[in-house]
Amino acid sequence: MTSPTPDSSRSEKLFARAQELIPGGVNSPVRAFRAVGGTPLFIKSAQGPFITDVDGRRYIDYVGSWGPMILGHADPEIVAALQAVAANGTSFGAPNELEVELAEEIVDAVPSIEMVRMVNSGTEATMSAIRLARGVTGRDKLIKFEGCYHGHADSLLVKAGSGVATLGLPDSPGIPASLAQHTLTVPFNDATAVEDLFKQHDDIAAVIVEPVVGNMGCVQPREGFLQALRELSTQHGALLICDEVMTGFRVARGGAQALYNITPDITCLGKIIGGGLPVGAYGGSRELMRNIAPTGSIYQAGTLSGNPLAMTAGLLTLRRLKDESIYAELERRSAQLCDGLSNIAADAGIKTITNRVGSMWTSFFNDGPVTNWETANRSDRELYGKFFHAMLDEGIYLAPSQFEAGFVSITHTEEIIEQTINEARNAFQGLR
Ligand code: KE4
Repeated sequence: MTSPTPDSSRSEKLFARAQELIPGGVNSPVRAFRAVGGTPLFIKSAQGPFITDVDGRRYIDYVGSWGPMILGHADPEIVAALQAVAANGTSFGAPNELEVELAEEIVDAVPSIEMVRMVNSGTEATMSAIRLARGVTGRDKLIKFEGCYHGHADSLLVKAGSGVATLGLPDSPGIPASLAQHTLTVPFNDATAVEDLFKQHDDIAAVIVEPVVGNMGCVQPREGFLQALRELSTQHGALLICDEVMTGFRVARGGAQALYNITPDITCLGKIIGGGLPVGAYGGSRELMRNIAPTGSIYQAGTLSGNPLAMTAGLLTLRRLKDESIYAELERRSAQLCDGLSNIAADAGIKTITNRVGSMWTSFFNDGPVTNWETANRSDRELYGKFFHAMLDEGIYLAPSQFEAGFVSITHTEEIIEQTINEARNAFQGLR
């Protein structure tokens, strides 16, 4: 750690303090800039498409808190509603009307969900979904895909993406081999490998998948891949879990399952359904969800689950997203951005591959198609790091990792997108 000097930035000074108090100076590893180098920016405020750091520098933000901020930061309606609701109490530890209303919004938007349980993070959602699948099937094994990240529950930190891939970590210590052995991993987009696992194992409880991967960077499912997972799971008595923590209400109001016409047994949600406050959720048929305590014996609980603040931010966000024209506009602007970035990279003689679904995308510094972890991992991490900092110098804040998705919000106007492309032109030219 370099000690701050009098002319260090406030971020550098804060980072020095933070590293004495918090592991790596951050409360989530991917924020630490380990993959791209340099000092993470400490953010003081955010508004619409912008974030402002503690040194007063403003950036056009394409991280959007890793997905939740589809309406942009500090949406005035949501902020006002939060102020009003907070005045009535921040947490009751008892049922409240807002929980019912948010559940109604989710059930209305996602037909495969007849009943839903709120939790406080995506990790809790996927952890609970796995327990449910194991509980109802009486089986232990789980299939996940290399490079997919489903939060940090023990069974899921096996060949995971996102921060694990970013840091190049082996599977995390602290997970008993007796548990990890039940997690089987295969390449994303390889249905044959899944079929082979089902032939080898008769105790597979579930297949869990990011239907559009965000956590190795953005990777789309091949034609028929998700349908194959659905068929294989049904054929072998396993449950299909779609982890839509990132894609839910992002790629479509009904999530990736609507886009690709797939019906999972369990859907996990997070991010957007909390509008920037801590919320996760998992849901499925009434028959399945009734196995969850207190109606069933599969236990899951949470002190702050369904708290009025998080419910308010999520509810207002989902109500706004009922205006489907939002998705059409996000599609237009995201296409404008990604086409622009691809073209200027080519003009600068830099090979990039852009994968995009709706308003989530990744520009891979890579010369081949990126369809799974093995191909994503061929990307030039070092060049990405240089691009990240060149864009930061131009006032554009991208994900500090090649293996993450970027996000466009409804506040990223066409002018903001054009400005981004122009500034990216300078960044790419600087990489030549
Ligand atoms: P959280 O526990 O971080 O709320 O959600 C875990 C999770 C589950 N499933 C998917 C598909 C996810 O993308 C995530 C979390 N996403 C990362 C970004 N790639 C969160 C950022 C971070 O770890 O700080």
